[in-house]
Amino acid sequence: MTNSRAAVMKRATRLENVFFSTTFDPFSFSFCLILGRFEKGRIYTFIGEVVVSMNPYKNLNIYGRDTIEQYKGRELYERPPHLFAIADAAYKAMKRRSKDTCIVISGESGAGKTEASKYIMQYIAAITNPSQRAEVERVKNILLKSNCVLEAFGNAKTNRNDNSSRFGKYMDINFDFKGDPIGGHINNYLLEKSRVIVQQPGERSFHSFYQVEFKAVADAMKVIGFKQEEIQTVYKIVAAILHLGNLKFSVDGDTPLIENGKVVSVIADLLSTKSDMVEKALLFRTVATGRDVIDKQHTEQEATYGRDAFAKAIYERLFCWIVTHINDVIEVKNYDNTIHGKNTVIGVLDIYGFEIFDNNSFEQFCINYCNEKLQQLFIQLVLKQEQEEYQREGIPWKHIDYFNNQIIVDLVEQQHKGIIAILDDACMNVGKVTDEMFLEALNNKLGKHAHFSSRKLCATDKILEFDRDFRIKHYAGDVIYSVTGFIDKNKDTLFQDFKRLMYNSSNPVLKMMWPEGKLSITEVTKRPLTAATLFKNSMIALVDNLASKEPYYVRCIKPNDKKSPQLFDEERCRHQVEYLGLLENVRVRRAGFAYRQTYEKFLHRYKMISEFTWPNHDLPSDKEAVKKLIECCGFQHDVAYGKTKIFIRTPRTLFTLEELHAKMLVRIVLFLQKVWRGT
Ligand code: AOV
Ligand code: MG
Repeated sequence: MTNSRAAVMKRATRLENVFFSTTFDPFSFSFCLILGRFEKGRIYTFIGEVVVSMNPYKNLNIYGRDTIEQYKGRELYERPPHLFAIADAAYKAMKRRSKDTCIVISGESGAGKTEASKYIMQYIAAITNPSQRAEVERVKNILLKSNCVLEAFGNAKTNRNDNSSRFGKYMDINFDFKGDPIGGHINNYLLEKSRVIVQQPGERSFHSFYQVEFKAVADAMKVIGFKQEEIQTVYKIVAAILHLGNLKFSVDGDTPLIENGKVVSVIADLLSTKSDMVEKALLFRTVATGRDVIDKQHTEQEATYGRDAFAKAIYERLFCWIVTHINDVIEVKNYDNTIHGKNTVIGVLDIYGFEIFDNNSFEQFCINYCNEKLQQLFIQLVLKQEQEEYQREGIPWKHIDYFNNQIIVDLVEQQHKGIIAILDDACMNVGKVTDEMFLEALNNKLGKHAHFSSRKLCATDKILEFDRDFRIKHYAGDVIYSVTGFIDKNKDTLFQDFKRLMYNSSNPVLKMMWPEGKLSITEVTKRPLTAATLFKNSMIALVDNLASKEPYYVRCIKPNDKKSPQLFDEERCRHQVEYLGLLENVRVRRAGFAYRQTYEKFLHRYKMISEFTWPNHDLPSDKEAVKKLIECCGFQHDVAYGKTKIFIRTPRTLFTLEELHAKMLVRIVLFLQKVWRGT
């Protein structure tokens, strides 16, 4: 064996060790694999192109420059499993094959998704722009700094995670033809704005409310390009929300009054508007009755609702404005760097993880639905399509069963029949609509659904304690939701008066955030889409977008519920391994093939290896030619022939083919040189 061949074989063996090591035995997978590796501080494991990550809950020295160098430009299995290997694979596919790729990070709340997304971005930043172009450096810097700002305004301490993402984030990074980042775009999904008003015991509001002197965030905002007056406006809005929380109403007869009028003037100052206008927006709403426009006095309940809706809305607007601002400064502008105005993209998805709290409401319903959608995508791309391809190609294949959560996705989103449709129907009703009416409609329409139950439907069920509870059997576990607040949160009504109040602010930044405040009451006719429908539409668009890209997966696991670096809670881990579909994932990978290619493309690359196929073959078909080539190399035991594609089981075979290909190239070049020189 030549030295180079020895090196290739060593590399291939190392690769196989990772890919097909005994630790991948699906039956002992959950503990032998994860526990064994976890205890040695090896928190990552591969299953094909999926990296499984176990939250270490302590800082590990595995993300430094030296580690980055080890993974840079390497093939996926050449190095021990790591996030960087997946990041590099996605980057290489994007750069070499001009493929748009995406990295989907999933796992329950606190499993390590956000940390993983940051390491992935750091890796991409570290391996790009070797020539230190200033514009690329600027973009990289903003992409990295944006995390700090978005976390300050969009993350909060929950009982599951001290730094829990309360919004979903999908970030596209655009690359030019050199493979350097030249821009990006962030999509944010449904911020849990109710947190501004209420938090569960032991939880906090968004970090930003505790950081008003916080230098790191202000510095990051400056780097991103926020002007001083914009940063000031941001903090004025945060302060105004805090003061709104202090506003108290009392009643004089039926009429609500503001108890602490001084607070109103503080709020008015902060929002650059007038006290009497703030007071009026809090106590009255303008309504159009026929041709007349009148000011209708709120009840105390309406005034309180209005105040809270206003606080939530200005915070949400602020958050969206921050995202828009970041997008503006990283938008791809310099199309000279791209080929014909085109560029390639790596998308990174870091979304709120599946969560179960003591009290689960509309927000958890949306978050858990989002996780169902992502699980469905994983099933489609990793478990279903792979097996369907074997069937389509006529490869002998014993079907590997898995739980398909499409039934739960349908339960939530199906047109006319799903929970969102039923909720929207309830919200459309004229007159007073209550949460109980919505629950009644759910009971009537979903009473027989295997994944839905409620107290009324199973009165004997002790877990469903309250009349207002309903339960969804999610892929990741049963969640009991309280129906309280569903109607209000779905309608998400904000009285027009507040919009006009903000539009008429003398602070231009604030005014810009509220363009629809320009409309007078008689001009506002259209009923806006409900919060759940908007979220559903954004989830469908997100999944379509992800499905159009070449996906790489990071599946995060949480070792325990105590945030402890020492504890490996077997039961919790087993459960996550099960519901994430990892066992099925391993089974499909083990029984499957590492590589597949159409006969035509395979031949195009490797035909020079065999005299029967080089320069052209005279066999009846490309398939026959590939068979001949494979037999010449002695690999017939490691392949299967499909209708249109060849399937190769182990990566070792592919490496050897690559080596033979490289050798032949050298021989051809030497031969051509000889011919050229005439020797
Ligand atoms: P999440 O994004 O998956 O939860 P995070 O990424 O915020 O979870 O991780 C939770 C905490 O676990 C972090 O704040 C760290 O303390 C720790 N952690 C996670 N990954 C690592 C790592 N690789 N090394 C060291 N510590 C880590 V949520 O946003 O709640 O779904 O909605
Ligand atoms: Mg997170």
